Amino acid sequence: MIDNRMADGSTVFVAGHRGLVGSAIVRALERAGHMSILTACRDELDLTDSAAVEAFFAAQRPTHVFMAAAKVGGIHANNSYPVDFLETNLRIQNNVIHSAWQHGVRKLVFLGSCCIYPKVCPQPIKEDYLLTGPLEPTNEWYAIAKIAGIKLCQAYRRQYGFDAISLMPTNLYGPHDNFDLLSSHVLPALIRKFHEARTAGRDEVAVWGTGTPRREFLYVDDMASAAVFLMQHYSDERIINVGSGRDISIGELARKIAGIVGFEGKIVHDTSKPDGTLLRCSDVTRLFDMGWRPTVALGEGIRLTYEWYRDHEHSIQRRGGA
Ligand code: GFB
Repeated sequence: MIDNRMADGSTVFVAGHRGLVGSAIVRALERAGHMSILTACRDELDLTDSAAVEAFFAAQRPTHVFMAAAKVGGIHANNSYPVDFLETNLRIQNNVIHSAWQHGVRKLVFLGSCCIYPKVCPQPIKEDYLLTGPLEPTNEWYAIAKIAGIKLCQAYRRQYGFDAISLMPTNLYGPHDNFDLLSSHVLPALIRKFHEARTAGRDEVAVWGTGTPRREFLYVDDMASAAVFLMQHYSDERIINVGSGRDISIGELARKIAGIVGFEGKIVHDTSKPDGTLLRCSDVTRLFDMGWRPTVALGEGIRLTYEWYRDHEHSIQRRGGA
């Protein structure tokens, strides 16, 4: 079998290096330290522009690609901007996957999402449940784009032998996350809400939905370590889940974050906001059987993320979004 692992002399392109996952992958690669890392900011390379992506790959000739660039967001953003979540993601991933293959990239890791699975699934969710039922309506646009990305990787693998693999991360969080209250995911949103309520002396914080949905969370540096591990050790058209294998209700999560932030007031539920999928915990047997394990427990990860938020609070507030 051909060895497509990263090694000395590899040039690794991290698409989306400013984002939550891309920035963590860059950190993980830097720690590994034996290859050159290629990144491009949005004003240097517009990934929705096929000619620009083509020219970038022709000039830079990366040997490996982590495809971590995507339009992402929480339940409200997914529900409100269907065109962005469907079309922008299709464009970006089509351009990057096609150009990577065309310019001889040896291996590509595509990042999907756990929302590709049906809205109602037996728990924990096995990889084989893909395309076995209707999607969760609040994020079907994003899910359809990600499913198309998975299928494109499988198609290039089958037709041209391109070593493209697809990982399905669970709900991720950590440094460099989006803390905008309307477009973010639940964990950064609640860190910010509890922190602002505590510092302003408010005694009530609203948590969206009923608090009963369950989610599985993974600290983003663990996600990055899994992505690097799988780049080195996984070569298969079957998708593979990346998660902690442990879930928690949103109500419990809110109490945990409130405790860490030091908010002692009341938590109320805004049921005008959607719950989304009720149960979502991935079956991580396939990954764990390969020997990989997460290292950052939820409480520790929330503490680290809160620390990062506090260090960047002023720049986050300047960007607005409260
Ligand atoms: O993280 P989140 O926005 O996205 O919401 P999903 C998770 C749960 O937390 C939902 C509740 O039940 C929300 O109603 N929640 C409570 C809140 N308070 C808040 C809050 O202040 N902000 C937010 N955002 N939620 C996303 C998908 O689904 O999961 C994406 O929309 C992606 O496509 C991602 O796949 C992994 O977990 O519901």
